[in-house]
Amino acid sequence: MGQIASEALIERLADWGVDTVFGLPGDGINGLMEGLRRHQDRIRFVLVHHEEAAAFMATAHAKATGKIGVCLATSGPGGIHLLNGLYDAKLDHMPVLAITGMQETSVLGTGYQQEVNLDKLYADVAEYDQMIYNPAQLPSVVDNAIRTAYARRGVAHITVPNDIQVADADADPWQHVAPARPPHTAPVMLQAPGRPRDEDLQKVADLLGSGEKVAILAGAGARHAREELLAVAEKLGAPIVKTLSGKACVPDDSPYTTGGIGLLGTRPSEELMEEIDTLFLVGTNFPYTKHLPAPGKVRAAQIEADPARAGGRIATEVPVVGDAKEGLQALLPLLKQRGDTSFLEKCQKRMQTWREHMAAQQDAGRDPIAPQYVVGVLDELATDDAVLTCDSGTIATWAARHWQIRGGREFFLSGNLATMAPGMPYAIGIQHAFPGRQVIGYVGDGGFAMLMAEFITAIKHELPVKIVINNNNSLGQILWEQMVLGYPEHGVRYPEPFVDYAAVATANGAFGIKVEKAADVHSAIEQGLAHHGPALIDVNVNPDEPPLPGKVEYQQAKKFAEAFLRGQPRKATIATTLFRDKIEQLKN
Ligand SMILES: Cc1ncc(C[n+]2csc(CCOP(=O)(O)OP(=O)(O)O)c2C)c(N)n1
Ligand SMILES: [Mg+2]
Repeated sequence: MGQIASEALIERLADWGVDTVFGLPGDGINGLMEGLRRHQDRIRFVLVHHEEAAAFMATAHAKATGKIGVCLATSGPGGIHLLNGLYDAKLDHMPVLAITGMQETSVLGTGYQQEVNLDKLYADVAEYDQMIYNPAQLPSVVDNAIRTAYARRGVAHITVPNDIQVADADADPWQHVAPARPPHTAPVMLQAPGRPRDEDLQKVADLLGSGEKVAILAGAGARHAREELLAVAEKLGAPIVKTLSGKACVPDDSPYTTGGIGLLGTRPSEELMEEIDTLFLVGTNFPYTKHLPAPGKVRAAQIEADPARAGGRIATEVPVVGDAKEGLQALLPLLKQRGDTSFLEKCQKRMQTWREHMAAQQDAGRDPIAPQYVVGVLDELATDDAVLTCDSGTIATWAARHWQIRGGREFFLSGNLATMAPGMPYAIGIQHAFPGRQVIGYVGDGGFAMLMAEFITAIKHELPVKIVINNNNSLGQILWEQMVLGYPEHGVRYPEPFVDYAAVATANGAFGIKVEKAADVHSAIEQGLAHHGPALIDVNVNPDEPPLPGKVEYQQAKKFAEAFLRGQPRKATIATTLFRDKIEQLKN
């Protein structure tokens, strides 16, 4: 049996080190599936239940391993389903390759069944977007696609018509009329050097040295630079504020961090941003500029990998281009040791109060169950190198504040797209890459329900992922957003009773447990984490627990009160929660 063109594509993926493809077959990719079947010794195919999840898994693979993630979908609807996950990759700058099927070349443009111009559809999401018209384009197009995804940190897309997929791998059916020959390329790529210019670094050192109250804002681009961040913070006597995507940069119990920033950040970080005169941004493109110092208030320097993004959020005197780790390493010897550490100490004192306040919210004695308590227990029982994946919603606030980075722990969520539902597919994608590691998906009931069938994927692949559902029977985040606008909530709560998601697990042979009482949380999470296979812990939490900002502004409180006056339902229970939190706060 001769080689088919799909094999040239699949083998080339393997040459690039790809060992896993996430996807779902269809009549538009039977040839590609045959290519995968013939080379299953080199690449495993992970069969999912929804293509969107396959794209999330590929994105998570890239986030957790640094290597390109690959997903595969059939022509038309399959390719359309991938899109949300691909935008997640694009917005969080992750190298992902999407491979899709296309109608056979003889019927293109005739309105044949499922004819969707996926190359046109993907024009906005993809950095590289190419249809295969001739097997002679392979494998070079694969090389170009993967190199582009890495270099531009984004999505590459290759779509392959059905007839080309099964054509002879060495077919080149048409006469060559130009002085062209298909390029013979190699599956190699080296990133550009990441060390910024010395003269630029000297300017950064001078600027940071001249500040009185200096802080560092570190993001996902500094996740690999923990040691260097801490060393720079020590030299500058500067606290490190972390974006949510950059949560794993430095441990949460480090004396040098004031934790997160923004709506789900900490009060000490908010206060610090109002007081500093100098800001050093490292590996971050933090989009919520309202939470950065007001224009003209600080002098800023930055280390950023992409010149197009450097200086894009705040007026930056020295927007240095380079890799965070290499840049900080080269900067360190240029920095002078700061003698006066009073600003850092002030921040540390505030953090002590904040930590006590957070610990008080992890109240084991509350029924309905406090969501903060659930994450608190998870945090206590998880291993020191556990990976936590999370959905968008109130869960992101609870995880930001109560999941503590320590040891080799990691934290991943959809940072910039902030889509619902990636938590569980992320966990599955990461567990495939790290079979021995504890991988926990901490998700909302809304997000879980969207891609619920992927729990079955975890069962079928015998993946020991642990899924913890913060089940508030509502789209909690939006409920509070509506109230903060001054409007009573509308259309954000699901009718009671709470859904029993644990039954999905137990009915299909996995570990599942429904938790309704605070007294049962600890043992349920303990059992779930100890279980050798997939486990689902579905916890009914208090739906009237607001994720308050670290520092409630007068305007926010006023709008909240307006929503109450305009007829916000469940006023009494919400007020009880608010009041109780206040009491806990006052206790400290
Ligand atoms: C695909 C998608 N649809 C809608 C939204 C808007 N949205 C953001 S958070 C949220 C609520 C999520 O509900 P759930 O997963 O139950 O989490 P909770 O906020 O209740 O903790 C919604 C609807 C979104 N971000 N993504
Ligand atoms: Mg919810």
